[in-house]
Amino acid sequence: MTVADDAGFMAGALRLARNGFYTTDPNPRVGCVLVKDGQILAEGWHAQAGRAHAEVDALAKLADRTQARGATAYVTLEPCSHHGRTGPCCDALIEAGVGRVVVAMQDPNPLVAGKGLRKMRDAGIDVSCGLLQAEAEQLNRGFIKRMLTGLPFARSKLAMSLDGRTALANGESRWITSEQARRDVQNFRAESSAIVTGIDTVLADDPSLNARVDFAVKQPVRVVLDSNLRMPLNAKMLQLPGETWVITCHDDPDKQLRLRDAGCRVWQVGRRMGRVDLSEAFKLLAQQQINTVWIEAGAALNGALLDTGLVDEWLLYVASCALGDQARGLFHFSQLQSMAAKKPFKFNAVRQVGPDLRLTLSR
Ligand code: AOF
Ligand code: ZN
Repeated sequence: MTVADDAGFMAGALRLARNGFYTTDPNPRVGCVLVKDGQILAEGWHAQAGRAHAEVDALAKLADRTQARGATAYVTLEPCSHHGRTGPCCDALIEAGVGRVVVAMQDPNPLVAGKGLRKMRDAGIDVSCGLLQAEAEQLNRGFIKRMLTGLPFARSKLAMSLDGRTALANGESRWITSEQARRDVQNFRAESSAIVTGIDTVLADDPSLNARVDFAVKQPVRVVLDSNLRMPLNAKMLQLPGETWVITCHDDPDKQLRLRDAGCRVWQVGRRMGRVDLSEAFKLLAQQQINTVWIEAGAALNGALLDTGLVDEWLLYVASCALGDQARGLFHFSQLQSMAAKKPFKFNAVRQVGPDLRLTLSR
């Protein structure tokens, strides 16, 4: 087997992992290809938490289990070594008699973290790790960040006119960007574990905050950051299927109870500068197995998030229209006294979406 063959089969395993892109949450997306004598014997992937892991899925698809003897398994994530919702994949590969295992990246889950690789090596399997690692990491940015840091991978979506405005002075903001840009947003919602917004957006727009796409998804949890518990009991999102969580710092047991009766989960975290402590809120989300957060909020929450370091990526849709300098801007923060205080971003990518542009930035 040449190095190019190995890379080709691993690329295939990465493609298989993408079959679970919208459904494995909170588990990682994983793919597996079983190969013998240069021929693919079986392909597997992880579809949903609680269901078979990629390796077990591939082994189950073999016409005959003995085919696995001496085969090579290409796996996009280190085979697990723990008893979770399913049994350890490294044991399944050892028992099947696989001769060689090529892995793209180590599992950052502390329950695994190298133990799967070691167990297979100890069993005499030829194990290597690191092939197409960057591509494998890209597939599971949220899972990896949560496992390594205890925080979710967070993206904030912003939409603005050419002159940097997000809404008219009267608050009207529907719609600045095109239908194509808004469809693009639905795909990002669909791949996220949670959609986060601020209470001001709920009060102004009564949004649904679900992923409206024509393929199967695990619907994200809706999260409202609501410092003073102003969440209306008749908010539209509470009538929709799926979960709504309210994160507050307001210790009002009666209102919390009424919200719970209306179907919300209510979490209380600390207060910081009069509002929900954002860092505590994000830690809480990670503890609740939220890998990726998609923020769709107004200038107040985005302004508050700017300097926290909690947002990994800013996705900025730019429409080719002007709204004038009476309209509202992207970020609210106190007036800067000098250019030295300006808040720098880095441009990472730019792409046209229909008639609009989508900029990807980080700080
Ligand atoms: C693998 N192959 O396809 C996946 C793995 O609760 P469980 O049993 O589903 O275990 C989830 C953990 O297993 C997850 O946090 C990650 O460490 C690993 N995921 N491992 O060998 C797979 N999805
Ligand atoms: Zn596993």
